Amino acid sequence: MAYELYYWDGIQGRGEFVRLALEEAGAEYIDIVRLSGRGRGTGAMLAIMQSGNEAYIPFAPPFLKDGDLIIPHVANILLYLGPKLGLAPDDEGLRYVVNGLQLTITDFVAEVHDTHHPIAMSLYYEDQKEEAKARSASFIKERIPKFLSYFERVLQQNPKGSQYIAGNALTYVDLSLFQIIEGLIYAFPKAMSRYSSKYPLLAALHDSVEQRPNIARYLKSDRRLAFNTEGIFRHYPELDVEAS
Ligand SMILES: N[C@@H](CCC(=O)N[C@@H](CS)C(=O)NCC(=O)O)C(=O)O
Repeated sequence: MAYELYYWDGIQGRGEFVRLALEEAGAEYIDIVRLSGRGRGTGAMLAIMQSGNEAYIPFAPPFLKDGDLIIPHVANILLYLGPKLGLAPDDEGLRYVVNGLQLTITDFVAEVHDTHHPIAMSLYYEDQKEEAKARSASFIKERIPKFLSYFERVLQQNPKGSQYIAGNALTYVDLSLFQIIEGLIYAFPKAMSRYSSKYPLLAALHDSVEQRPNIARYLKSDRRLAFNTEGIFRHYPELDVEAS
């Protein structure tokens, strides 16, 4: 039976980390909201989240439905899918290392979100522009370097070689790191302009993921939405400055 992915329509958002894994593996899945049309699909998603009868309803999308099982949270979905899709290490201990890396990505994504919504999710960006500017400045100066240096170091110190973040084969974390780099380049092109010389291993990982046949096909397809200013990664020129 095909996996069902539930996520907001019209944006890559957090759903994209799951899509990349499903696409790389060539898994059968239905992007429910997108394929059913905005009104109907979103209605079906909200019906699950607001159900008064269903046990273990998710708090927020993305969530994955596999038969009767509903799994929320990107890192949790990938922990579940990884072994089934051949995108997790065989070694049990290393699976938790990979999960830890993915949870670090979850933390980073929350910080990316806060660059344009530092005060409240319920307010428009336009209502928190000044705060967003201050938040983005520190994000560019301190947080991008801290997170990217960390991932660069993990790549460098991988005992199995620096081609992948963990072990000697591709995992879902490699795909997520590709998405992180893509998103940052879209949102902060000035800040990221010299990223490949600062983080050469991450840059090489990004390029190798981009060239994988299933990923390359997906990126060219209409299933891959363009980044826009409704998603997690948003490009507001006024928030982007050169990195020091
Ligand atoms: N930790 C969750 C975060 C989920 C999340 O924040 N989803 C957003 C969309 S990207 C949402 O709809 N949030 C609603 C809310 O927090 O009220 C994950 O990684 O999946």
